[in-house]
Amino acid sequence: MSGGHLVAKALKAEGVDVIFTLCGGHIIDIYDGCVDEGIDVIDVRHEQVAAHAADGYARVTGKPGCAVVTAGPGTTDAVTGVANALRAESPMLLIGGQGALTQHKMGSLQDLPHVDMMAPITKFAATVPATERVADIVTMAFRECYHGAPGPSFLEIPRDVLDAKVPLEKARIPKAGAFRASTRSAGDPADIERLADLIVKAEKPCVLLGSQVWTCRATDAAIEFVRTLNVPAFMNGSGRGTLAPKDPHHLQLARRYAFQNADLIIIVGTPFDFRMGYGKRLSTEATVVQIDLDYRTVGKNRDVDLGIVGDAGLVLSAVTQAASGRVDNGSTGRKAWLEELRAVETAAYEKRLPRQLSDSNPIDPYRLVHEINEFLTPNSIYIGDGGDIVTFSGQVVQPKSPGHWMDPGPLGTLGVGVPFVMAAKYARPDAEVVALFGDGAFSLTGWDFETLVRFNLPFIGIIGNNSSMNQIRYGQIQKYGEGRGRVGNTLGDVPYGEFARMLGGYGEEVRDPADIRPALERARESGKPSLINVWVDPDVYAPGTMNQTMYK
Ligand SMILES: Cc1ncc(C[n+]2csc(CCOP(=O)(O)OP(=O)(O)O)c2C)c(N)n1
Ligand SMILES: [Mg+2]
Repeated sequence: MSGGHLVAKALKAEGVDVIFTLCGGHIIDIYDGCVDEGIDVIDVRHEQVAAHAADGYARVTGKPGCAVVTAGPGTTDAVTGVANALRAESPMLLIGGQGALTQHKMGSLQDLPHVDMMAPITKFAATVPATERVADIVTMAFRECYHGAPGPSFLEIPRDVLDAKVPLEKARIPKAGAFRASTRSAGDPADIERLADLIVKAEKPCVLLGSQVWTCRATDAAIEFVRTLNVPAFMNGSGRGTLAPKDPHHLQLARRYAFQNADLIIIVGTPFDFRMGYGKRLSTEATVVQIDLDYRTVGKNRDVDLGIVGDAGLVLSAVTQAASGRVDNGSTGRKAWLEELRAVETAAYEKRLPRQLSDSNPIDPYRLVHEINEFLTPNSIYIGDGGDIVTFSGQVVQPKSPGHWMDPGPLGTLGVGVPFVMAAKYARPDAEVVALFGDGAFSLTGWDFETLVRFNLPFIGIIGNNSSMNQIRYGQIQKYGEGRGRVGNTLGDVPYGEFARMLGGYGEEVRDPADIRPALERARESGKPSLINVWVDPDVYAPGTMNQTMYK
């Protein structure tokens, strides 16, 4: 059996049913193996897309994603996708081609030190040295994706190693379900008791449910936790949608107030990174508890009163159970606190509502994201890819179901949108996929709209088109003044609706706010990959842009 067929056998054993790829002579034997194993091959137009799609596939399915790219430029093109998966804690395997071992360092076509390049942005990066080791090392790479918080692995397979054949009995072919164990840990039992004590006594607790709540598929445990103990919850990243929008414990706009006024703040599965002001946004008076899969994240950038390393679901369930065993779990005493937060939330919502309903022309971005929020159903997976326009949507769009929110994560990578659509619609053909793009973001990976057409992966795409890289433009205006604010940030007036139609999809241009909803409905009806190109006001900027670290 050849190396490419051994790769496919190992992917199959891991449960991977698709690879995302862009072809090259170094890797074609893997395709041939995929044919034998019944693994789908989705071929894209840029390797960045393949890598982001593998990341997206992992997020949606809970299985590791796999991208296969050729040596040299194929692998360098995929670097951004791997880096994004690292910061987003997404388990994926990138397989890169490599020149033949027999020509090692002789200057073969597309030869580069891939492993050295990938080492700092993966959990594991290695060369496969011999054909009989191919399947073995692929499973090793998958195993490594799951230590601590999940993340990417990289393998390069030299061309002669991939193409050579070995007798089957010489190769180790790991059996499905027999080459790796669950890494889920329930935390230190003594600390679970301590946290139960803290919650029972807290008058003003709150919890932030981060991305790992989805990674750990801890939705049910989180819901039981907040309801049983009556703890108001905020969500971020992939944790959005854990609670449905109208849930009494679901809060969003009162977060700053809660973090300033709570007596107990429980951070679940999200780091104290820039999104959290490195932990400085939490009241210094509050008791702070952090739960995370990765020991390196707990207590990083900010002291915590209690840290628990473990799986969000197992830890929250254990705490709920421990607190429920107390004479009084304190939940009724927290009614006033919930009402206080709800009042802050409602006031903030009402203050902004007129903007969301604005009829102004050019279209106010708030109106666009409001229409999208109203348009989403519990079956809609929402993807955001852009600058300011996505900042607006982060404040207004609320996914209706768990796992139905996808953003790049803390690498802030523009261009994830089309590949995430590809992964989500492939993995969940039953779900509706809705994606909002900035015009700048879309143009990074937009050619792969054609791949969505080719593989019949319909979705509803919306471009918030301000003919600019507006988030950056705003910063430039603030820093250098209006007169010097139009440098390096101006895009053409591109009719993306036409672009969609040219590639075989559905497309429309929208200039009037009243036309947004009907256009979205028509895109839904079309059953095609679609782009509704909404011309938004380029002179309206998202609040919060100024708070970004880069302008400070
Ligand atoms: C790959 C990548 N390149 C550059 C940036 C820096 N950046 C952040 S926001 C932004 C503007 C994006 O423009 P657009 O998608 O049109 O959204 P807008 O701000 O105009 O709404 C840029 C260039 C980035 N985050 N990622
Ligand atoms: Mg823009």
